[in-house]
Amino acid sequence: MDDTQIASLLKSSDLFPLPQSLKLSYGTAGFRGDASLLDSTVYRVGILSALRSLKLGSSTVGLMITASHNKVSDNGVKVADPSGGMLSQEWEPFADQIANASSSEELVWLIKEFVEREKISIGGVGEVLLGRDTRPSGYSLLRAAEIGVSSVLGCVAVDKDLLTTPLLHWMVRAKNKGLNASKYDYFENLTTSLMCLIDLIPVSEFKITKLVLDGANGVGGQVMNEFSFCTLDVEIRNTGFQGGVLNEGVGADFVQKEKVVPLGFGSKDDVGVRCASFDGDADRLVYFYVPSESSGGKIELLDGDKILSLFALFVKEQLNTFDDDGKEGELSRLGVVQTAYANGASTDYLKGLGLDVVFAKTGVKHLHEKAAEFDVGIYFEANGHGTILFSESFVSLLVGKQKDLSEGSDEYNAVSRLVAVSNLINQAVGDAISGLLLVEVILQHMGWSVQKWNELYKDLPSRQVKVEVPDRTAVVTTSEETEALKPLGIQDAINGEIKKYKRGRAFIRPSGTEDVVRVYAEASTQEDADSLGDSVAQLVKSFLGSS
Ligand code: 16G
Ligand code: ZN
Repeated sequence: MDDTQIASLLKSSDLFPLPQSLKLSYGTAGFRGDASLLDSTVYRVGILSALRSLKLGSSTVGLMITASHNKVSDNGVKVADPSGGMLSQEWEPFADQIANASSSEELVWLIKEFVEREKISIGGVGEVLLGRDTRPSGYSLLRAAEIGVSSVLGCVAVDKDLLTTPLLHWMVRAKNKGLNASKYDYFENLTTSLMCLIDLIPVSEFKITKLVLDGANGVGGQVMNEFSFCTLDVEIRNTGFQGGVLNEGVGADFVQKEKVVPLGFGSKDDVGVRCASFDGDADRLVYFYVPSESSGGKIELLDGDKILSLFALFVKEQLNTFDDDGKEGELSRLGVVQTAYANGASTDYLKGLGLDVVFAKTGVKHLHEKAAEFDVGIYFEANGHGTILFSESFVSLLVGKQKDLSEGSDEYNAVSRLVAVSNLINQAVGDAISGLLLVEVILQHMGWSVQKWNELYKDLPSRQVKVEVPDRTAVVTTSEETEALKPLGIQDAINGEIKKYKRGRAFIRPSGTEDVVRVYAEASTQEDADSLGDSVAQLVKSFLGSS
């Protein structure tokens, strides 16, 4: 690194001193915290993104400013790698180091050392696309990111302004594949593949019924609002245009955790109507409906597990149609990935379909990695993060098959549906908008109402508790987070509790986004799930002490 580069970094870094006592870790989804403390963090992640671009031969990298479903006064920042996926985990320690550097001098020293170790040639051309959600703090944080990127010589930041997180990931992926990568290209891509799937719906007279979307008062509702699907009837509420606070009493996280209607929903006209919720940056999707006028705001929730089950059923049906000799697995390998949070009833259902079900650690990057090992890998967290990944070789095989088969045959239609799904559903990361479109088209394909879809299986009652402890890192789990390895003895104690309940299951894990230990419990009745959850929480307190 030459003197000009060092001077450029020192000068810009002095604009963004690290607030005292700020200690950050890249975590499951980037850095998050109170927005007023994050200028220096976002500026430094700007530098990191520019270096990442240089390291990877001038490929385009993405930087998203969002704190997703967290409260509006928080914000956060994360990086999209050139593939459109999450930042390589190998760079996370460097992210942690620079985010916590206490002075400009230390920061520059860390960067210099890293640049030399990684053999990054400064002076090349680098490009970083910047996006932000609707948080008011996003605007000035984006300026900090811009300064960070351009303080690395030869690197430019391109301001993409308000975007959903998955849209930014999609743009990065498309750009690096040499494809058109604007928001309008994204819309066009969605529309074309959606139309293709609609044309392939077998029932001659399908009925379009209304979907009501809760936009969480965030960017997802606004982006949905921007493009119209003439073939779908979608009413969007909680766009944030008529007041309403981001994620406050609204959005996928609220709906999934509280199992009640979001604000603006629940009138008698809403009873039985198919509804969906996005989270604040539209990478989570859940569905729900109000079962009756007397439900007191309680909903029937169709979470990520149920979306996964619907997708798996549909994809499997298509695969079975053209795997002529019925030997599934010969041409394709369909796998599903869940986390320990997946409801036990969903896992039983998926296994009952004969599917390969594997488990990953919580956090999109872990599920994505496992799903990519299959030809068709479907992953979902119960909270609504997920997508379907198609391997490039499998898509080529499908396209080849499409050419060989006679148009209009069942096999041809099945293959064409899969090709269209691979174009519709975001291959970079879980995307509430493309996920919603796929759910809508599959329901029409099946001729199903939301109630019928809900009947695929009945969720086991569950309970989640969070426990504040002095040091959550004292909890160490197995790679799938189903068992605790530390503190020693706690797993035996948990097992002792589990044994007391029919269909009992419970686990603990340290949160990646909050300073707490999380407890999950399920059992055959709600009373039992609550009681199991409470007793495991008590165990956490007695082994770790409460703070
Ligand atoms: C983040 C993760 C999400 C995970 C959640 C767990 C991404 C994009 N988001 O929101 O996948 O479920 O963290 O939070 O990876 P926790 O560690 O606090 O329980
Ligand atoms: Zn999100």
